[in-house]
Amino acid sequence: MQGKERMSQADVLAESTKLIKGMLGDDPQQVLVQLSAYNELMSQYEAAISEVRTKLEILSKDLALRNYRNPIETVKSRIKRPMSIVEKLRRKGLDVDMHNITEAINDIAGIRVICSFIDDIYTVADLLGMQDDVTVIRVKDYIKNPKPNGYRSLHMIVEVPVFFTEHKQNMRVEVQIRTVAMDFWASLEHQLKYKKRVEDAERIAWELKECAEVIAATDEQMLRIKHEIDEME
Ligand code: 0O2
Repeated sequence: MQGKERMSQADVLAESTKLIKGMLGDDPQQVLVQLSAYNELMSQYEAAISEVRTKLEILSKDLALRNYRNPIETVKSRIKRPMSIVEKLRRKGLDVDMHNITEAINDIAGIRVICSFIDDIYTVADLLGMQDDVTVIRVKDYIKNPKPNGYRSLHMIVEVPVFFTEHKQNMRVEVQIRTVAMDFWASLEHQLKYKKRVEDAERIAWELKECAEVIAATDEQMLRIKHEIDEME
């Protein structure tokens, strides 16, 4: 999700046209029809992002009011880039078509919630998941079970109903919830993925893994200190 928010509308249109041409060849009529279907689908995912962002903003304000502190530092969102969609479908060995885009990819709409402390992550996840119109499809807890490279974050795939002019559609959104420190780490580590020179990659990956452990220990320590401060007169 990192750094993709900066893509211009023109870049997105160029990438989507390339994706649709790859699906259909060069027949301009077909390309236009599919491009408009693709754009409509993406605007539906934008609407789903707005729904979930609004829920998070309401939760954030309410929690701040009750706890005298805002557990949510930042909320970022993005629509997955067309080329990332293609790469993911290819990785899964699936054809690039509209059906697979909607059925096989859960993170076309992505929201990232940055919290101050580890327990805030689970509070936000629980409060979002228990809402009547939110269906939790899947949770991956990379905090309790970090990835081998050190990646930590709580991932939730949720489904929310979105009301359009003529129909209601249940839309999936991936919500990644992590601390400021976990986010700082993931942003730097993500950059490594796009580097072509591999000579130093192993050493850097090892150093990053070490940093991930330090960051996890610091997150734990900060939480413990916060609890001690909360209990003071
Ligand atoms: P993007 O758009 O660049 O963020 P799934 O099909 O959902 O079962 P997936 O997508 O691998 O399989 O699920 P997972 O593990 O929940 O990871 C999805 C997203 O989490 C990634 O999106 C990243 O944003 C983030 N992520 C997962 N692992 C790592 C990691 O090791 N390092 C960093 N920095 N981020 C990670 P994408 O697909 O990379 O695309």
